[in-house]
Amino acid sequence: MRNNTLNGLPATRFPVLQKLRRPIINLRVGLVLLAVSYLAIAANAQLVLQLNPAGQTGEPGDAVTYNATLTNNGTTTVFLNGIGFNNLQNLIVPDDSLFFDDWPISLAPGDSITADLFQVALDPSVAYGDYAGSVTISGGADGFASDPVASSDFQVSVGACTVSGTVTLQDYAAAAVAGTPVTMEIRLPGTTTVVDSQTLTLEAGGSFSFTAHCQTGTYDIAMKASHWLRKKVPNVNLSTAGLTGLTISLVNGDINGDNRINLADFAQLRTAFGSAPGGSNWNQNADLNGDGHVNLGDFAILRTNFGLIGDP
Ligand SMILES: [Ca+2]
Ligand SMILES: [Ca+2]
Repeated sequence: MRNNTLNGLPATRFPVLQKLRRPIINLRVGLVLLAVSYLAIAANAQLVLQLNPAGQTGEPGDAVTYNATLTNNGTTTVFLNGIGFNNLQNLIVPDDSLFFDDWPISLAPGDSITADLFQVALDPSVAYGDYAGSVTISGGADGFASDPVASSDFQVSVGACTVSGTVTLQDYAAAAVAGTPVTMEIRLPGTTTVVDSQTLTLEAGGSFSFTAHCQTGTYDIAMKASHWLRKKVPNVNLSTAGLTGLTISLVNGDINGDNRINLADFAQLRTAFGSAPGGSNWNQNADLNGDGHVNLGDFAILRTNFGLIGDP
C-alpha cells in the first residue's frame, strides 16, 4: 500500500525533510514509482520488528517509551524512511522523534538494531484502562520507498494495580466456592464513587487475583456476591507494585440480592423450600449453603443473619 498524502510520504515525515536525511519521491515520475514499488514489495517481510516489551504500564501524564529490535533477515538492504501509527485510541499521542533522530537510514542484510523507537504520551486526563495501537515502519529498497516494511502491535495499561487475596464465602460448601462470581469495586475512600468495577471469579479456597486500574493511592475495596452481603475493606493502599493478601469475608443470606437480609429473602426461601436443581421451584440463590438442596440448613443461615444489612 502506498501513502499518497504528499509525494508518497506520510505526514509524520515532514519534520525530517528539513534535514534532507530522506528525500521526497516525485510521484509524477511514473517509471521510478513502478520500479520502487517492485523493489519495495520484494523487500517486504525481510524485517522483523520486536518491541521490548510490547505491553507496558503507565500513569496519566506519563510518557511511555517503547524500545525495539529490528532485524533484517533478508539478502538486500532495506531503507527505513518513515514511521506511522494506527488504531490509537483518544488521548494517546505517539512521539516519533526517536525514530527520526536515532535510527539508521537503512539496515543491511543480517544487521539488527535495538534502540528506543517511539514514545506514547498519556494525557493527564486519560481514563484508567488498557489501550492498544500498532506501529509501522515504512521504507523499502531505497531512500524513496514508503511501503510498510515492519510493524508490531503494542499496548499500554494505564493505572494498573494488581490485587490478590482471599474471599471467604461464609456458611458455604467448600467444594462450591470455585467459580463463584464476585463483583469488586475500587472506590474513592469514604465514598461510593467507583474508580474501577470488575467481576472476579473465585478459585478454589476463595483465592482471587485481578488487575485493576487506579492511580496509586488509598481506596476502599467493596465486594458482593450473589446471596452474600456487600463488604467494604476501607483505606487500602494500591500502587503499581500491587497488593497481596487482601482478605474479605462475606455474610450469607441475601437471597434476592438487595444487600439486606429480611422478610423478602425469607419469602424466596419459602417458595424454593424443598427444591433441588431441575425442580420447578428451584432457586440457586436460596441454596445458601451450596449443598444442592433448599431446606432447613439454609433456613438456619437466614435466621442467624436475619436483619443484617451490607455495607453501602
Ligand atoms: Ca435481601
Ligand atoms: Ca442448601
